[in-house]
Amino acid sequence: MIKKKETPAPNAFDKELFKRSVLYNVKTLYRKTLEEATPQQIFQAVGYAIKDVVIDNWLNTQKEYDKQDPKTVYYLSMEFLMGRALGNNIINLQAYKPVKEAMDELGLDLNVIEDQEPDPALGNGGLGRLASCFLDSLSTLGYAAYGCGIRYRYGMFKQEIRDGYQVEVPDNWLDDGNPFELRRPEYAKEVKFGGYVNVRIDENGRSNFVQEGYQSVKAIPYDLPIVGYGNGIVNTLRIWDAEAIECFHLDSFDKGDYRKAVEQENLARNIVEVLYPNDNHYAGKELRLKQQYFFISASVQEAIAKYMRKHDDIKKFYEKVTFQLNDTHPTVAVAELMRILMDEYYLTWDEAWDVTTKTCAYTNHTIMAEALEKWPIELFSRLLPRIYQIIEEINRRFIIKIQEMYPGNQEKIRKMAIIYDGQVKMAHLAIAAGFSVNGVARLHTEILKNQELKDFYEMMPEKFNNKTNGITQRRFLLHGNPLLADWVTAHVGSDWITDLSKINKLKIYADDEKCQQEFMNIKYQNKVRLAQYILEHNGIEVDPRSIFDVQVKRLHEYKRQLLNILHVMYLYNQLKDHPEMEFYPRTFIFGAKAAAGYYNAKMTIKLINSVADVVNNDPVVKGRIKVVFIENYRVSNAELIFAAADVSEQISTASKEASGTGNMKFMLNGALTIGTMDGANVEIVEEVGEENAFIFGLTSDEVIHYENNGGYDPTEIFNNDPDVRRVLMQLINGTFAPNDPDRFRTLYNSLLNTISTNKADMYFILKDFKAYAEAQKKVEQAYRDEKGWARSAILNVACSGKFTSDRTIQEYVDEVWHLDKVVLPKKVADKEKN
Ligand code: OX2
Repeated sequence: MIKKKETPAPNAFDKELFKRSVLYNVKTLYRKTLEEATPQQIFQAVGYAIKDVVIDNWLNTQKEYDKQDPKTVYYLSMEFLMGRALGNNIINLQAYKPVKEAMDELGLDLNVIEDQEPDPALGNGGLGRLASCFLDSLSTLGYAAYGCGIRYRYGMFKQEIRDGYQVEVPDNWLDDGNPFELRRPEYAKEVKFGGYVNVRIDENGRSNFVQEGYQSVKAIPYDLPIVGYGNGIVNTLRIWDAEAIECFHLDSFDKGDYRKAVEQENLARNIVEVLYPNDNHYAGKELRLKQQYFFISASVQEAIAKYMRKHDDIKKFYEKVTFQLNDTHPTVAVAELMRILMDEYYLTWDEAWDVTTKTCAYTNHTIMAEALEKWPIELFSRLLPRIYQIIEEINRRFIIKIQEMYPGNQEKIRKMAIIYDGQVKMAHLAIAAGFSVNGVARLHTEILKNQELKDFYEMMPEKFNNKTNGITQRRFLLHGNPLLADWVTAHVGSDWITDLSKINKLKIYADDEKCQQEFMNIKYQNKVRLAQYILEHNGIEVDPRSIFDVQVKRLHEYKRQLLNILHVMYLYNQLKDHPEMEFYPRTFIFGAKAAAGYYNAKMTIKLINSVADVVNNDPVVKGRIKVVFIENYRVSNAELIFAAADVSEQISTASKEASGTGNMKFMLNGALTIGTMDGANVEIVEEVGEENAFIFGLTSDEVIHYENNGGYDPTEIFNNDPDVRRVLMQLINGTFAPNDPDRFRTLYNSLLNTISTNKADMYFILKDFKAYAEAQKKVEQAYRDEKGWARSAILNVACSGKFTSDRTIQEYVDEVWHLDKVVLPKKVADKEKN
């Protein structure tokens, strides 16, 4: 059959030009030849060459936006966990093959070059990674969007494991420069802090609120391109850096402003210095509030300025702009928008409120009480005096509304007021001012409506909606698992790359023995790749034929890494008691960063490593259990890990994990879930069927019921279950800490605290232990049936279609943002040709 000749795409990738560009960059950037350049220099040269290709599309997209004037979403987020850009950009330019060839021809290895890129870690975990997946989907689907965030000088710390303990090392990700970023000083904005509010009569006789005696910093934007997959669209992630407004020159000495000049310098230096390394936890630090207002004020100012360059009626701002608040962290946007509309555009309160409440929408990501942002009035009003005034007025009016609905009901006011008990409650502000409030998985949204935000839901049910999270298959399958990606494409075509529902066509191959073998073979090769990585980075040898059982995510008590490692201890005890028992070899792989000040989390890391030391070296075990803690878990090694996993550990205490997104990445890569009915696990099981997963443990209703009734008493389990008792005693008898038997006593106490029962085992680890052990037993049995396992794994891949961030974004667009789809003219011409 004669193959139809393909007409080259409009921006077909020119390999020869690209090679010349790389060589030219090495020369002009470093005055070197390719042979002389270091790997880092080669990465930079390749990065700049790719940026060159991207820039044309970027310019073109922005020009087209100017013409078509589509509605734009501003995704406001303290965190964007982008991961490496080089490979992803090449993938989305659909240029991976030619670039790889070009590198080969230059005697370079693209994998090695990609590995030189620091992993931009401007986020903690799921919340930040979700923001990055959303940007990828927005560009790929052709919607106008900005990500707005902070250009932290230091991102998430690098984790080193020394003597089994986590040590935090600063992550100087900008050390060698970032070839993809563009500094845009022409869009700099001033952001003011402190001082006091005065009423002044301006030249037109209007009385005006003005902030005086303040300190300020200059916000400078840096733009990063967000390349859509194969559609020529490039959106922008705009991250703000801070600079001093005025360097302190002699003038200041003379005016006696020396101190202020130094303070402003310090403010600028400190404000973007470092990402707070807390996941799902609010620390209440003044600098954090400064960071929030800093990037929000700059972003809102710029969004308004951009709008006013094309339009003249600020009252219709919401027709062209939506602000999506990624959790409560950016919620000062509500008051900042009100401030600018009233103080700078002279709208009345009601006019400004109308615009604001049609512009802002809020996503809730957690019900964990310790994550709720509540700022002391003293701090808030001192740092942001005008913003505080505005929030006070929003609160006053909101309380009137509550009273109208619930006359005489003080309880409602106590529970719902924005300012109460000396605190500003950011979630309440976001709900009162937002036109949309969404949770991130069906169960989570139901819990918001029926428990955590019940009063708000009853008062404003129309605002509440669910948007189940998703992930981008471009990074987590196409880039991260090329073998499986090619195999999927060979069976169902390549449409899945931009329409993941198409992956469902794989279903018919689940029972095909040849396909099962091919699938297991790919999984095996990915396990070999990960084993290699583990050997290089951890010095531990693992057997790729063993079951790879993986829990990678932030370390948090509610995620229950402790349950996992206690179960490993239990298995170890069984092998010790019955060395000849049947036991399918298993490698338990962990990866997790703990917040620097989170003691129990850090001790859990130490425990995992201590158990590893004992178990991995005990001759009785004969290598049948291996425990590996992968150092410095981050986006780049995550891609390798998901591709190699057999078992996906999603074992949070039911009701606590709002959604989870790692669960989806594992599923997409054909791992089977062992998990609780929590977050998006519920929907995963709904898609793939319970028979293709291992579900165990308390339901969220049961957990919530215990919680509402003072907890439960774990001592009963301790007293009656000898296996559990033995494992717990090993926490305090030196089995895993011979030199310091008390080392893990706090972990023991967290499970058994006999002083106050309602603080004992708050995460129901002992309560769920037996059920977990039984589910793990089933995992082992299932894995012994190789065909059955392969079938389930293929079905997991085939049923993962729902969990693409493309679907999530389309739902936000249809139900919340109402954006216009942008089509580039060249693509229109292409379509007409066909
Ligand atoms: C996380 C949630 O813990 C996780 O369940 C969810 O999948 C992710 O956000 C994305 O929605 N900080 N991190 C989260 O919530 C907060 C707050």
